[in-house]
Amino acid sequence: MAIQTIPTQTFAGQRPGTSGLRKKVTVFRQRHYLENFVQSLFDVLNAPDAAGEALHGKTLVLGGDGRYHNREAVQTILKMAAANGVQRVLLGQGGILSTPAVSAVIRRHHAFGGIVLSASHNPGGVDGDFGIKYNASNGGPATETLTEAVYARTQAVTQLRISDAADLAIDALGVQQLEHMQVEVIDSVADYLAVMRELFDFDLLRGMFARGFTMRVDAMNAVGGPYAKAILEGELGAPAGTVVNATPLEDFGGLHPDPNPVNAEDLISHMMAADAPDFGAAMDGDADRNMVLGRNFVVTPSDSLALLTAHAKLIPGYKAGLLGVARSMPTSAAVDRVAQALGIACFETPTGWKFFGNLLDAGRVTLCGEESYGTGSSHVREKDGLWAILAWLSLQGATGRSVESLVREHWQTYGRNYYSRHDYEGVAVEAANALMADLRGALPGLMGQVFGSRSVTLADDFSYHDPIDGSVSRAQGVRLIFNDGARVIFRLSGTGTEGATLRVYLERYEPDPMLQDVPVQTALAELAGIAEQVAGIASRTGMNGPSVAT
Ligand code: VG1
Ligand code: CO
Repeated sequence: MAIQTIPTQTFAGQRPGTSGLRKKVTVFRQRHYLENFVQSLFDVLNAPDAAGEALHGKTLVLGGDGRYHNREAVQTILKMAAANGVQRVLLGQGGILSTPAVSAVIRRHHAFGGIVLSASHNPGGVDGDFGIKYNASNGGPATETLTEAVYARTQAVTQLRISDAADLAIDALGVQQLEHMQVEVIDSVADYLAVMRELFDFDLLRGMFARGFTMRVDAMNAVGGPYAKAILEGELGAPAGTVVNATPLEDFGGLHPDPNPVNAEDLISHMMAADAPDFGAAMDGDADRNMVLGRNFVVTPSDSLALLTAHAKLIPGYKAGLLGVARSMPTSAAVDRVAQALGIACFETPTGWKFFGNLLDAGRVTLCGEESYGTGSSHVREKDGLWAILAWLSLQGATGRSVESLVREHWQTYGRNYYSRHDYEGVAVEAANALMADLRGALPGLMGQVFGSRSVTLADDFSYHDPIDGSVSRAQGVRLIFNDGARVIFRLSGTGTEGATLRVYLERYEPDPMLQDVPVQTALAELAGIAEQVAGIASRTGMNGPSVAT
């Protein structure tokens, strides 16, 4: 075997979005497309600024969610890593590692960083999406500074370095040699399980199942299956069959592994049935998202973050209390009220987990969450689906109460933040960009405007000033905030691969317990009307309503 230097040509559009580079499988399978991105990443990591260390001679973690093209990409990246001076790769068995598991492995093994192969909640299969993302030594998604540097390099790269060695056997545990690099195939679950054991009272959870607690976890044929099975059924004694769709499939069995009440309809119907289990949950393609449900009751992600914050001390890993909390800007302000009551800081960041990293590293926050079914803590630097499921299981075990009664009690204490996200998918890119540009232009005139019983007290385009490194991220979403605290937010998705997706986030606060049981879309209808009036969504998109409302 020998290291080859191969000439290449650049590709347009290799700029990572909200969470890595995501494209259609057909795009990724173009000759040298993946290679160019990986070479650009290695070039940047091997030429750090004066303060930084180089990847050369260090350990890299590698794994993905098992979707179509995962195994092929693993082989390519191994051969390129060997040719670019990596000393050791820790590879998940069969090329499998969930996103939170990559984060856990990087941290526990003090690796230089890791590569996650996933397009996360995007559909998989031959006609689906593929993705690649780099995580740094803290276990978290690369900062915008780094991803921009990689993007710049993709536009300049002229040659690839790759070993011509034969494919490695990636299904059996053990150490192999590839050029001067060691490849260690590791158990995909072990490190992650060790982290969960440190945080949760496994005896308490075991006792729940022993006493007949019932649960249904839908892994949606994605990477969360092996983790949920090993922990819930293996460690905690939940009956076999508690985790369904538990084998990762290359096309997710045709399911769309983006857990929300629309895509996880089978789980919803089980949870709404007369013989529903006590607790239900689902995860996304790479197992960093979670949806939690009680019997006949769906928990919104924003409420989930608020409740976990309020009850964190019931969980051993958080019994000393929380340093602070953070939520993405479009996430509802439900957690803000809890933070205020607890006397802890609450940070508001742009969409995307990468913005939580600095706050977590600096010890400013312990819990983080996003409205998009993402919740997590300082135990890793990614959102973590199974962690959230275990946390909710723990709340039920420690209080002896149902999901529904916990949430209703929360609303009584803190008030309810009615919340919904309306997605308009497959919009023509020009139309979506024009809608956003016109909204931005209209902002000054919107200040103070009256809509029905409300008036606009803030109309802006959200900018984030990172309190730790001083970096500024602009144009993160157009916000209309009203005098009663209600909010209407507009932004374009940064993870889609077809046309543009407009996301409209609606929120209003209801303190009166007598008025907390209105259907969500009814409770938010007036705000949806304002969004339409201000942005002209129907005429610009040609759509009379959202593709998905969650
Ligand atoms: C979406 C969500 C965002 C999340 C991101 C990655 O981004 O809104 O909250 O962090 O997906 O999640 P966007 O730009 O499409 O709105 V995952 O589980 O797909 O890595
Ligand atoms: Co995900």
